[in-house]
Amino acid sequence: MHWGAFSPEVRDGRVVGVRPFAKDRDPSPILESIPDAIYDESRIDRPYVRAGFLDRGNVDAAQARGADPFVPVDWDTALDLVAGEVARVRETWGNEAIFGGSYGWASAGRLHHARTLLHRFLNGAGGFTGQVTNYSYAAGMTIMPHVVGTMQPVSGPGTSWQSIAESTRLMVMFGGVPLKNTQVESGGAGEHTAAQWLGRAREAGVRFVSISPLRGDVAGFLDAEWLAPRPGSDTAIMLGLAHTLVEEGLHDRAFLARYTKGFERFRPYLLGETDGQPKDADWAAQMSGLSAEAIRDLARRMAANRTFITASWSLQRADHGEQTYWMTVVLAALLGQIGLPGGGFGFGYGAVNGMGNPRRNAPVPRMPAGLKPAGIDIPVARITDMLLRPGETIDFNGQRLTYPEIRLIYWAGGNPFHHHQDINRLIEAWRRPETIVVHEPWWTATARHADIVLPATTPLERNDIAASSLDRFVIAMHRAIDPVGEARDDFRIFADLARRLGFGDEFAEGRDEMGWLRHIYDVARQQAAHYDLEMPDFDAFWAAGHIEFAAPDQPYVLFERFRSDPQGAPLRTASGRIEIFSETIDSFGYEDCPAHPVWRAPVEWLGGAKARDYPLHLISNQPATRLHGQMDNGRVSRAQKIRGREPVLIHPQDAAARGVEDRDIVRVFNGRGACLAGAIVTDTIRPGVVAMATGAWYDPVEPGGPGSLDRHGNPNVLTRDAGTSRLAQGPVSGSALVEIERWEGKLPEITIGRPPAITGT
Ligand SMILES: Nc1nc2c(c(=O)[nH]1)N[C@H]1C(S)=C(S)[C@@H](COP(=O)(O)OP(=O)(O)OC[C@H]3O[C@@H](n4cnc5c(=O)[nH]c(N)nc54)[C@H](O)[C@@H]3O)O[C@H]1N2
Ligand SMILES: Nc1nc2c(c(=O)[nH]1)N[C@H]1C(S)=C(S)[C@@H](COP(=O)(O)OP(=O)(O)OC[C@H]3O[C@@H](n4cnc5c(=O)[nH]c(N)nc54)[C@H](O)[C@@H]3O)O[C@H]1N2
Ligand SMILES: [Mo]
Repeated sequence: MHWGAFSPEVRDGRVVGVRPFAKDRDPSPILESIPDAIYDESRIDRPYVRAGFLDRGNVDAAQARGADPFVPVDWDTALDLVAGEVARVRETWGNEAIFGGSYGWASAGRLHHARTLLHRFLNGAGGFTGQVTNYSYAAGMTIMPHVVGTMQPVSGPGTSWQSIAESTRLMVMFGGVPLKNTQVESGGAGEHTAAQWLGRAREAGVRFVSISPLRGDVAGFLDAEWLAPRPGSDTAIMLGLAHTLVEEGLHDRAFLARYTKGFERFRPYLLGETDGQPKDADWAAQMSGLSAEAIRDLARRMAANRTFITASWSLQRADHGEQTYWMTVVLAALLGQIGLPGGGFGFGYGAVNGMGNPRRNAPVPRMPAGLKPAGIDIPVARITDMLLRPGETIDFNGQRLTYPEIRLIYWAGGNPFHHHQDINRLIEAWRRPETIVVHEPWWTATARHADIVLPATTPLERNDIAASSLDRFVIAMHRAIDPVGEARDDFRIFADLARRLGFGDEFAEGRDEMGWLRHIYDVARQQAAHYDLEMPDFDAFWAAGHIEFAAPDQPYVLFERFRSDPQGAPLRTASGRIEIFSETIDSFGYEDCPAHPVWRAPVEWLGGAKARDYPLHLISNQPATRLHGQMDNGRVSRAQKIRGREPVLIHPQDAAARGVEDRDIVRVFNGRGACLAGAIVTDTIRPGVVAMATGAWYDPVEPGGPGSLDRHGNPNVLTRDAGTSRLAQGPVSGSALVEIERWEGKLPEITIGRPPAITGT
């Protein structure tokens, strides 16, 4: 699983418990939820079709999505229906009218990765409209290639923990390094190492500064200093730090001259010569709510020590998120330690287990999705916008895209009713297409808003291989139980559909499940030779249950080669150097992402006018007790709810002002939506800020409209649906204001844990 390897305990054909992988010294408690989820009432037992869809054909009645009951059908009926719809839409409207972006984490197995399989299927069917970038770090991965020629500082591998423990003296962490997130690694983690490495760094004398509105974003055992700024003000703090360095002559001029380009174009902005506003520590203090002295003092300490700067992925999931990452690089460049052991910068430490995890380059077995013959790709988080505004254009990283008109949505392995911002706007958009097909193991809100629902197996019901490009282990996932109900593997579903549409051989290439596992393993094994690694043959791997690549002996330092030989190993930027000023970005002419890093106030934040109406800044961070919406139906997630509702952290001052007491049920609301939550009154959060993790399954009293109430606590009824800027068009879930009041009414029952209404055939 994405949250770690384990062996199931099976009794009489049922999973009754899990034993964490023996080599994992710090396994994730989320594993304990697995047996609950497999047999949960919310498992989809067989294929279903929405009643209105069956009755009235596929042109009208889309309004009833999410409200209509479902009709059970047999597999052949369901598969004929889906194949017929794909064929009809492709013939009538063209492949571009099929939306198969299907963003989502699905499960850790690389063969039964639902999204990859869907892409393989739709590629075979002639193409589709897809999604590029991701919800995790769209802004970061788009801006970094302009600045340092690669997105590696965002996606990894970054400077290893080994290098940090050995050489860093001061670690400055914007957004902290929350261990709750290091439970997870996309594709799975053989061993959880982040906590261990932080402990070693602490023992080695590294000092930690966590800059985050939440104290809990850093482990208590680090004795970190805690600076709690206003959310969304990090770019301003970094500018204030940079200003102090330059003002006091602490910046590394030799480094700037040799390794960077455009400092002289940025400097006048920093000093206020272009706009009359020096970005000094006093200004940064006003923006952030930190003290100017704290900012100056930190800048001096950063210059005096080997300093490693990290920024969490969350920081760029916000208005102008590109600027925060660009400014992180510029700040590190001013210190002149990029490419030195334990120095420089990196992103996503504390986002996933693998960031900083020492690992040799090694191949990862993967299912090939094939080539896409037709159809465009939209930036991932513009989905609602695309559905609502067909034919209109948007800017994206120097391109202009025209939104296609979508007639059919096909989703497998993701949950947009979990991950997308402003669910009420999504619901409006979701009513536009003629047909929506979803594969899911569980009755998530996405499954409930579909027309045709196909039940998918979970990992213990099939054979697979788990592997991640940031982890040292490759894990054999042995089938442990029979499929629950009539669930089928996504692979089998797509193979059957491809056969119906006349390309069954191209899809399956004559291989079954074990044939494919052997094949993708063998391809990886051949690649291993290029990395000077050896992998045992498939049968030996499958019998042993895992392989482990030895950890490297040398610490890894990002940009070490560039540092030692900037001419011989230039960056892949336009200038070959770190770009403090980018001619390329300048040429795009985007006011919201100009040629060097700038401060642009978020549309919603505590420093702006909108805070008069909604005076609390909502942080909707990743949940400690589940993976997004996955395992929300397990015991670990359930145990932390308050009368079944998602907790919301609120400062005692803010609670008192609203007559809210600890564990009260509250209504969290703004102009976009409202949900219920359970208050946790705590001084571990900055006043004016409230925090509610993502992942409580959306459970509306009635779906759609800002007046609609989600009973369960999904923060995406409150978040904003906008792009970070015209450069990346990334999601901005981090920039949202809300108000909170005590819930005085009768507590509505939560219904999302049970299947939806089902009628007879
Ligand atoms: N407000 C707010 N919103 C956010 C974020 C935030 O910080 N704040 N974070 C964003 C980020 S970074 C991300 S990555 C997204 C995550 O969003 P998602 O990845 O969409 O969330 P998951 O709940 O992991 O959805 C995966 C779905 O796949 C299903 N699934 C699992 N295994 C299988 C399988 O074998 N077959 C099929 N067919 N389905 C399967 C699961 O049941 C689950 O419903 O959320 C984003 N949304
Ligand atoms: N247990 C668990 N782990 C996960 C996931 C999960 O669902 N569950 N999801 C995984 C995924 S898909 C991803 S992309 C990563 C995401 O990794 P991140 O994006 O780093 O995770 P978050 O928890 O959203 O944010 C980390 C912290 O940033 C702080 N923060 C938020 N806004 C601001 C701000 O404006 N300024 C400052 N200084 N700090 C701020 C918040 O207090 C928050 O707790 O996590 C991964 N790990
Ligand atoms: Mo993510």
